[in-house]
Amino acid sequence: MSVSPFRLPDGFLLGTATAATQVEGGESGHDWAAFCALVPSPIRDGTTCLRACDHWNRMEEDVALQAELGCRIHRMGLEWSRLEPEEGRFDEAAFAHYRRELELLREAGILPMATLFHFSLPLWLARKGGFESGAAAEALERLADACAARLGDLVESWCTVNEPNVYAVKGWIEGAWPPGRKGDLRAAFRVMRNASLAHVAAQRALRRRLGPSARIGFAQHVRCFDPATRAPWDVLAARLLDRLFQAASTEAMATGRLSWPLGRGAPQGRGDFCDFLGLNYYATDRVRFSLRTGYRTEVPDGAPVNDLGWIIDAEGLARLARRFHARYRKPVWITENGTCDAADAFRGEYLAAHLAVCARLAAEGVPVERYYHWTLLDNFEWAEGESAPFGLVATDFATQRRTVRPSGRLFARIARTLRYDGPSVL
Ligand code: IFM
Repeated sequence: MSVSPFRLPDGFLLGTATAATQVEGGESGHDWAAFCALVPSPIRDGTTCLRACDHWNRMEEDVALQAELGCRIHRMGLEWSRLEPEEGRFDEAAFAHYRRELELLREAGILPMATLFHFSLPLWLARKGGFESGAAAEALERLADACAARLGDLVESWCTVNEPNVYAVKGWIEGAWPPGRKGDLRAAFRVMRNASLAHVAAQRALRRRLGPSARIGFAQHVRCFDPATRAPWDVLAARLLDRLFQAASTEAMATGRLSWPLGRGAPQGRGDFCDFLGLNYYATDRVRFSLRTGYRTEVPDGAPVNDLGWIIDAEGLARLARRFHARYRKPVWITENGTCDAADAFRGEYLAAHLAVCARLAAEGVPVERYYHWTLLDNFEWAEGESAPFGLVATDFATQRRTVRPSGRLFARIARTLRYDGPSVL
């Protein structure tokens, strides 16, 4: 990867994205804390989200870091179990804490986006079946209303649901995340459907309180599924995966319309349910089908990969942004993009390559307006625990010392100047 100089359009906004469970630490009232406590540990390095980055107690320091990185925007999570520790009882002290964090961001000139659901369920809701049942959609609608009422003057934009597709695959097909179920395809699609419809319900609740000027959307994990060969079975498998993984749930969230495999009709009504298309983009998959093993994804010889083996392909972002914009005609916000790179050997180039794509798309007329880098700090990366660093800032989890990486300094230069002057500055 060698990235040529580029300039982002005036008004383009850069910042970082985080999720409450991955950074805050200290909260035991959700299903992820319970999952981390299982014996033997289901987390690769045996760590738990109870530690994470202690951001709950260090938000001043972390907002100062964001300012140092030149962030103009920041996407943060609101931990549902802190806000609603028991069904229907909201904790005003937790809201006050988030108000303080939002004020700090505003004082630093950073526009905050708040995410309502980013993979962690309060235990009371997990016990009721979470997104496997309709209970979660109703509960998310109530949470959205409570957050709009208490935080609506400080939050600049809203993300209702993060990656319903990854959530369903990890929790019900791979069994790597709570509730740890393997191979339960029916339940996985039910969860994807319910979480997508929960977005619609939460969007309506936010809109009711905040009016037409509120900017509300979802963050969807999108990938390019490319066939490994031109054989019709590989082509078909790639198309099928695309539909199962991302096309159907994106359609449900954007329009309320269900399609195979999520169901039929529009149980919440049809409409226009997003003000921006939130795309979380990381990687491309090469798909191969065989009668013996079914489909599998593979990495072609020599393809660049990150520390987790994900194929690095900035062009994939261009293809997906064009495609989803052509379908939904909404501004595109890159709600997550980043890479796992412990040595910080290629994160800078990865960042530059993906931002170069944003610049090119904008020049083509695809309205890519924002870029939220995943992520600010090395954090608790779900089943990978503390072993998968995605941060512009390195975290020493034992001491909670933060150190800005060279890629973080590059990010800051681009965020401030909206220019990239070439690899010599890496
Ligand atoms: O850490 C996750 C995040 O919670 C959701 N999107 C992908 C990131 C990297 O795996």
